[in-house]
Amino acid sequence: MVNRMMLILLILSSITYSHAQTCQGPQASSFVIKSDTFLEIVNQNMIYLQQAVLCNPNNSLRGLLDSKCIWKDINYLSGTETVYFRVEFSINGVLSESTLKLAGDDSVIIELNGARATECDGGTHSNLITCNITSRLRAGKNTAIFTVTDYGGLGGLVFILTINTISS
Ligand SMILES: [Ca+2]
Repeated sequence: MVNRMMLILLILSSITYSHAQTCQGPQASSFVIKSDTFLEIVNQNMIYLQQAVLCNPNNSLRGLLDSKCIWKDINYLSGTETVYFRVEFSINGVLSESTLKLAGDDSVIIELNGARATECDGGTHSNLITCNITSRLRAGKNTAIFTVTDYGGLGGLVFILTINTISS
């Protein structure tokens, strides 16, 4: 009985080993950051305030992209309000291309590593923007700040950031 158990364990460990061997080192890889992953809300001085929450179910941004719309709360507000969303991520390997798709209710400005990415301006609740941000990113730590201004009614942000790398 003990011998049989050991044999099973031996087979299992050799399967795991060969699996690890075959999965090793693809030349190119890609990862995606969406608006509903790792997003935090900060104030104007970049001090952490709270985690983002999902948008009001009536927001027209919902369903615009294959990602979830986020905001600071799900309530309606009548006035103008600006919300700052921050996401930090690390790039390992050599960056080959990065694109950002975004839309905002009502307007979005994006800063990448402290510089305004004007090529990504113009995203609204009815206008989805796709921009190439390859030159604004770097190996190692990166920071993206989305400044979203809501001019009344619902507010929200939705985006998909795709980062392609090749192994160095
Ligand atoms: Ca609005």
